[in-house]
Amino acid sequence: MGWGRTLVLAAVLGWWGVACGPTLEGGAPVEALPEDPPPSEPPPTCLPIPVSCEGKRCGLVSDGCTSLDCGSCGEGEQCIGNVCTTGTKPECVPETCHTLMANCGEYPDGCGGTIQCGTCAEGEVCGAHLPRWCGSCDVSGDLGSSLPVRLEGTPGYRGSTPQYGEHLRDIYRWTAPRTGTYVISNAGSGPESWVKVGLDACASTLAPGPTPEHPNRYHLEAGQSVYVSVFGDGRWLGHVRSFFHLNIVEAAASEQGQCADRIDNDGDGTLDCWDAECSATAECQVEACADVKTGPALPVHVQLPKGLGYDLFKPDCGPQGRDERVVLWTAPKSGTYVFHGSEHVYGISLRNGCRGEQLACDIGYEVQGAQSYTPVLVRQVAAGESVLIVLQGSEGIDHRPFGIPEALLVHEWVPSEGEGLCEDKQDNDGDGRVDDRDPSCPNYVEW
Ligand SMILES: [Ca+2]
Ligand SMILES: [Ca+2]
Ligand SMILES: [Ca+2]
Ligand SMILES: [Ca+2]
Repeated sequence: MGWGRTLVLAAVLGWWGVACGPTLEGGAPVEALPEDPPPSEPPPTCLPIPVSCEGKRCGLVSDGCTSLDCGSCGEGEQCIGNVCTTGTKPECVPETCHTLMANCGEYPDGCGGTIQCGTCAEGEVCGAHLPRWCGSCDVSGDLGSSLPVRLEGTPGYRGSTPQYGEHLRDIYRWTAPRTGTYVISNAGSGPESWVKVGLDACASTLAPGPTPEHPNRYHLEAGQSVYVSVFGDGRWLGHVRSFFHLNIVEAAASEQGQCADRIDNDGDGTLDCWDAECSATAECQVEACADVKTGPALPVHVQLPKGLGYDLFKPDCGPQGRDERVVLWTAPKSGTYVFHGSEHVYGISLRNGCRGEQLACDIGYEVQGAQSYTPVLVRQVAAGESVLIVLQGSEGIDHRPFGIPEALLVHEWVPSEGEGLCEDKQDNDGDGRVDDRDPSCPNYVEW
């Protein structure tokens, strides 16, 4: 399918979605805090953004709070735009607060001067959400001392209408019930999702514990509170809205034996079959990563689970970062089979195991119109062979950020839908056109 269609549909679907906010497993809403108790220490007035001198030869680089000196130029050279140049000095155009998209902080203007973009109101911090922009570190919800925490959702928009590329942040407080080592992780979350665990709401002081080997482990005292910031990217027209899974558990020594719970139990940054301690186990051949197991059924018309999926397989056709539903199916006999979803399918791919190779992949949109196309795969499968079918949702009318396909269909391939197979909701010939959208059907409707 063409990208033009993708973008048109993304524009259409983009307006249907709404951020739906987080839920704890079991559907209980997170308790909102009517008032955040006063922090024990005054909040920082500025949060630096990560900067370095990499790719820069000279001049100052600002992290939004202070400036980093990247050196000076040789005799007869000028530093312009962090590059040393000789000869005629080109006209230098200084940066402005507008070009930097800043409403707070002090920055080099790129031409040797500095610009002052203002200070934040009381209670606000420069860089709380967006770099160089005033914001407040309000706590979104209190998770108490519950264990385990399994929270999923989309980070909330702050302030104005969401815009393309807007950064989002939710802040959750959680209190350690006893002294110990805990895993706080967003493993399996969607694209552009990341967490920061701090001892204050702005996370200006990071919680202790993480190492390169165990980046999700934290050592906490009984009664100690941490503030987990869940960041995301609120791209509005794009179809890659962030979603997250936040887990807090007591750290295990190993992932072994816990390969199917969608939790990074040992805090090493990988979960389940994606952790080396699980990947070679028999469970991770196909069983551990399937949401639904159909057995040797034919035809298959299986409803898929609701809620947010995980972004683990990352099929390699089209943009990555969709929530996924995974079905394990075993062919009852050798044959040529058609695989497709219903409703708002974005992509479908086949795999021969949780960590196995991708066998085939297709993307598309369920668009009403002349180019109506349902992503579909046609493949020969031997009797007794098991395949994992990964379906990816698109933003749809169920108002989830990544509306899921309702069902997966697997059936035997025939050369043409023709008469008699045009009302069964199956793409019998595997051409991406279902029933009255297939030109081979007498009830074909040209939209
Ligand atoms: Ca792990
Ligand atoms: Ca696990
Ligand atoms: Ca049909
Ligand atoms: Ca067809």
